[in-house]
Amino acid sequence: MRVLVTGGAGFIGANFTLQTLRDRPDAEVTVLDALTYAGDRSSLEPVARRIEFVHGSVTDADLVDRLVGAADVVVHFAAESHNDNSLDDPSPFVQTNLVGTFTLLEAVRRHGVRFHHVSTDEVYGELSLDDPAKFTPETPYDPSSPYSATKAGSDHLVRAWVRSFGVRATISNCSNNYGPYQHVEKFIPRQITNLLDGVRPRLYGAGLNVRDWIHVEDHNTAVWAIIDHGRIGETYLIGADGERNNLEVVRTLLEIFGRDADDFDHVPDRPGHDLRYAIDATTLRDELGWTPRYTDFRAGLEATVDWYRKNEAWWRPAKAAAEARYARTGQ
Ligand code: NAD
Ligand code: TDX
Repeated sequence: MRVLVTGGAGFIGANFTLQTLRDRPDAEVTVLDALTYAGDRSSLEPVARRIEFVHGSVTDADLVDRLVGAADVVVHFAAESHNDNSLDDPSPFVQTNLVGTFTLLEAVRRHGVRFHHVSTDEVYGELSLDDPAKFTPETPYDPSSPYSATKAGSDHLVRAWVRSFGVRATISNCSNNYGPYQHVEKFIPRQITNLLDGVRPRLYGAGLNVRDWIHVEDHNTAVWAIIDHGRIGETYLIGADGERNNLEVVRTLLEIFGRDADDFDHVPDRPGHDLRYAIDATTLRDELGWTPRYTDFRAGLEATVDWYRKNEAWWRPAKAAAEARYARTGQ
């Protein structure tokens, strides 16, 4: 199977590529990545000789047409992915997340190629803290940030291309990922690398916002289950019942590092900060028989801390720039 992975030098796409080469001997992988600040070719170094790497943008229609024409399936991870950046400058989010997805859809339409669109639970907006309800495929779209609005728009484009043009596509909306190769701007790697540097973790607001954590490998096994057995036109929610508030996550990290439970700082909150995300993944589990492997969050975090400890050469070059961006908002 010839697999075109967009955004394969980013966090989830790189893990997807490494896992695919490990687990699927029949797969030939081409990665298309623009190598923005969030893309790092060295994440693909372990498989560099076994893949084709193309440096380019999903908004480049000619390039996309050529690559899609040579693929059996496109797995679309490429995106601007960070909420805080989207508050600072939404414009690349509109370009990559909306125009890029449109460009890919037109190409898969022309070539009749199977398409899987990787999206987020943030398209559904926020849940309240005192209600056990979770997101389901029936939850109305209600995105809060420029990031989640562009991801919501890209989901709608995919749905319309399925219905209007018969494109063979599936969509997945996943909860918050953690694991190796995640950019140091994101919550968990930011705090881990702060702690490695002897800097106190930084919690937005009171730290009571809840995220539903899933290990990146579990996200990717779910993506493959959908590509292999998912129904065309269907949306699958991916989550592993990992709800924790941010304060709990920071406290667990402090414990892993043998630091005092109150050894962190509160910093200004994110404007429009969604309170809680939580996924009901019943369809994925019942229909496709998927189950997560990383069910012990603390053990998954310990392994992630270990990875960042051993791979300082990977994250160090991005750390100062990420912190300089946060310094501008006092976060
Ligand atoms: P990331 O920011 O780590 O990686 C994004 C990658 O896309 C980078 O390699 C970047 O260079 C590349 N890219 C950006 N613009 C591009 C363009 N115009 N053309 C080609 N490549 C481009 O993001 P991530 O966390 O790995 O997220 C991957 C996907 O998964 C995104 O679509 C995101 O919305 C979705 N998602 C992420 C999470 C999460 O917790 N991180 C959860 C659910 C869904
Ligand atoms: O320093 C921090 N302190 C803090 O308290 C940072 C960077 C974040 N936070 C909070 C904000 C969120 O409540 O931690 C939580 C997680 O923050 P992020 O890592 O920025 O993730 P989030 O905004 O929840 O979005 C993530 O999950 C859904 C990904 O970045 C998205 O790409 C994905 O769609």
